Order: sequence, then C-alpha cells, then structure tokens
Amino acid sequence: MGQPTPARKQADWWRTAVIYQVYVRSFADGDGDGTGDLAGVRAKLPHLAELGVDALWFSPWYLSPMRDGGYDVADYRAIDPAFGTLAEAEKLIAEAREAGIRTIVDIVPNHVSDQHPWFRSALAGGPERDLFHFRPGRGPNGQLPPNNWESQFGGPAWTRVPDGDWYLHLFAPEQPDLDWAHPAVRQEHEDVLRFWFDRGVAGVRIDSAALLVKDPDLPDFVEGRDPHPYVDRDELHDVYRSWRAIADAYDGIFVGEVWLPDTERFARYLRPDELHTAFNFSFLSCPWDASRLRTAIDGTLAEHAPIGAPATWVLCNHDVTRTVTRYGRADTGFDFAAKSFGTPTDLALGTCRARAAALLSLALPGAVYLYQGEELGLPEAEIPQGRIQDPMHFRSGGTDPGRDGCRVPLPWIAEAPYAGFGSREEPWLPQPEGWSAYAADRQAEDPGSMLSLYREALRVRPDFADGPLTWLTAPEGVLAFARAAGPVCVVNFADTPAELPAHSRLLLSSGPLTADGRLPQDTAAWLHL
Ligand code: TEU
Repeated sequence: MGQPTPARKQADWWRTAVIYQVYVRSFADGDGDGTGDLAGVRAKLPHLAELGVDALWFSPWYLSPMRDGGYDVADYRAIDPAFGTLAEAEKLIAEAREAGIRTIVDIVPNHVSDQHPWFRSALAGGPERDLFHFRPGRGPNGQLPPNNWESQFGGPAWTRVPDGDWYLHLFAPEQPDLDWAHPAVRQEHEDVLRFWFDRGVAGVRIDSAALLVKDPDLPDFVEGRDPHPYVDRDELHDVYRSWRAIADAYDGIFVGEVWLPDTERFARYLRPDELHTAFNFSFLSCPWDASRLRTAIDGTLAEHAPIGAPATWVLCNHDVTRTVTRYGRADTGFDFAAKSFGTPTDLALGTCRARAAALLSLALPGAVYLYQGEELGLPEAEIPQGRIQDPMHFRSGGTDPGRDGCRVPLPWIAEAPYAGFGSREEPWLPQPEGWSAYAADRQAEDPGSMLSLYREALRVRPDFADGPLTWLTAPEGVLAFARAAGPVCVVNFADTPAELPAHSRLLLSSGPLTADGRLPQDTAAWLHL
C-alpha cells in the first residue's frame, strides 16, 4: 500500500485536481444488503489513496426514495439509511482528508423529491404550494398541461394533482421543480450549502445548474426563440453570485453541471464571482478523432482563458455510456438521443482508445474527473429488461436503455461472491457474466491493466504541473503538445505507426510501442524531450 500524500495545501488545489466520482449505491457494499454504502467507501479509501486522486465527488447520498438514483432528495441534511448516517458521513469526510483526499457533495437545486416535506405540504394545500410551479391546465376542464414543455426523461413536464392543478417537473414526476423566484427557496439552499461546508466538505457539485430559473409566465417552448423559457436564464447568475460569497467564506469550490453548446454563454457561469469550474461536456461528447478533439480542446481553452477559470476534462459519468464501450462503436461521440439496445461494440478497440484518452485528458491543463470504474476499464453493461431501474428507460416507452448500464456495482475481488462488491444479498443491479475479470485485486497484480495505467499516470501527472499547452507539429492524424513544465503528450489516431519526437525519456505509454520505437494507432505516450 502506498503512503497517502497529504492534501495539497494551496487554495487553488481544484485548478489541477483529479476528482473521482463515487456513485455510492454501486461503489462498495459494506453491510452486505446489495446496496453500496458509506461503510463500503470507508473500507476502500486505501484503494482511492493508492490510485492518487485529490478529491471525491459523491453523487447524492441524502435521504431519498431513489426514484432517480438519489437525485430526488427528501432531506438534504440526512444521509439515506441505505447508505449510513450523518455521523458516518462526517467520519468519512475526516478519514478521506487524513488520506489526503477532499470531499465534494452534490446539490440538486432544480427540484426535490415528491416525498420532501415541502411538496407533501404543498399537496395537502399548504402555503408551500408557492415554492413549486402549480398552474391550472389548458383546454376544456383544464385537461391539458399548462404549456408544451417536455420532461428531460420524455413525456410532458407536467403532472396533474387531484384538485385539478398541474405541477412542473423537468425530470420525473417524482421530482417537482422548485420556484427559484421564491426567497424561501434561495434561503434554504444557502443554509444547505453552509450545513455541508460546516461538515468539512471542500466543494459542491451543482446538479442541472443551468435549469433552475424559469420564465415567470411559463410560456410555450418555441424552437429557436431567445431567451429559452428555462435553460440558461440570465437571472441564474445572481443566484450563483450569492452562493459564491458563501463558498468563499469556507474556501469551498463549485463545479456546475452546465450542458450548454454556446461557449460564450457557458463561460458566463465561470466569471470570477460565480462558479469555479463546470463540467466540459463538449470534450465528453466529442468523437475519437484527432482534428475534432483538437478543436474541442482549443475551444475549451479559448473559452476559459479570458475569465481565468481552469478547464475540466471529463470522459464519463453516471449518466453517459462508459468510455471503453463508446470508443468501441461506429459512433464514438455521445448523444442521449442516439442510445439504443444492441449496438455492436468492439471492446478491445474501445479499451485501447480509452487508455490513450486517459493519457490525453490527464496531460491537458486543468482538472480531470474520473467516474468510478473508469480506472478498471469497465464496459457499459446491457441490463436485462426486467431489472432496469432508470426512469429514463421507462419514460422513453422502453426504447432507451437508460443509464443503469454505467451504474453496475463495481468488481473488487475476483474470487469473492458478487466480485467482492458485497456479500449476502445480490447487488441491486446485476453484474454481467465475466465481471470478475475486471476486479481491482486482479488488475493490481497486472502491470498491463487499466488500473496499473491509471495509477502510474496519476503518479507521473504532477510533472505536467499547471501552465499553458503548446501544439507541436505532427503528421496528419497525430496530436502532439508540450506543457510549460516540459513534458510532451503524443496521441496517434492514424492507422500507420507514428515517429515520436526526439526525446530523452519515455515517461509512460498507453500501450506497447512498435519494435522500432514508433507509436501505434490509438496509442498515447508521455515524453521528456
Ligand atoms: O442530469 C441532468 C441532465 O441534464 C442530464 O445529464 C440528464 O441525464 C439528461 O439530460 C437526460 O436527458 C442530472 C444528473 O446528473 C442526473 O443523473 C439526474 O437524473 C438529473 O440531473 C436530474 O436530477
């Protein structure tokens, strides 16, 4: 076991951090009931310290009926009993910190669970109704929803309650949207931020960060009309300015989930008095192609430079198709709308590319997000129809496989039941045949494994330090860049092996070089010139 490194003291640790996303339900099951929990995470802290990550981002761990995997929160100040207790979360935050790892929690301000006390009172006719978007319907007897908005999960964004009114939910009906024009909604979230900063967390991930504020008239959505009635409204920036003042008092940081194609609008969230960082979904969605990736990288750096915010590099999370699968398909980009069952996949090819992509993203200037299991090279699983739980699947009428395929419980010990995820009960989502071949214990013994590559890459990565990137001239289909601190990253996408630039040392490569020292297709190398 490697010695844990002390947490970087600098206030700007987040500018270059490697942040590991924990989806608690599927990480490790400490009590054997089939669901991952905080005891499981605590037991695996040595794995995370050995991997060398700087921080953990926990997907929601609060009290929740789990109608959307915890993104339906019933109480922000309580841990779901399936995961543990608040005292245990505090212990985990402290233990991680001792191992040099900071904690980021996930706040879901757009909506709450329909079991949240506010919504229950609202349904009972209480004044809490004003905290949500309740409206009479249109058409005879108000039978039609108040407007034409669609849920992000498919179907109308409105559900009717027994008294005849409708309420808005941009996601599942069990996730009613809050009305951010109401001061009590703002007040409550500011208190929740303080609650978690007081418990020692270093940062907060903001769910669906560009969706909170709605046009008060709730007009129909009309394609191409500006401003959008609920995406990226100008009023949002005022909310995030007040949040920033709270974070600053604790040296805390924010990372926003901001899916916006317009780079100028995206960058507004990262102004110095707003969010520190936001996920880079243009990089995640980009196909495995040299010139398109270079364009995505240049675009990202250009949009961040004027505001002085660091970029983030993301290949995967709990919502998208796992990297090794995506890169092994004919369409290597990511688009929610394009997901379907039975897509042909070449996992060997996808894995080779994912290894190269790991070295590419870890060499770029900024922070990197890893999603649990990415370090094990886990593929997307095809979940048998009867076992799927994700509302996206059901609301698509069963055509969309949903997001469970990237949420399968992790394999830890090849020879143990359920590949070491838990013990007594079967995991909440089935692990596919052959899952134990990916087990962490087996990979730790194999220098050619994905886990060994990630460990080595995170060990060497500080050599790249901070500072700008300079593109080097390279043949068609090859990306090569140098970082200010010295090291160079080369990735070959072309089908002929590429000559490496003259170098004094090969730091690391994602796969073997050819016998004459050239870089094969879909392979990356880190060099000192
Ligand atoms: O996702 C918000 C989001 O916009 C997408 O990632 C979403 O899955 C997609 O748009 C569906 O069309 C966040 C969380 O990451 C996701 O897991 C939650 O389901 C969602 O918010 C609701 O809280």
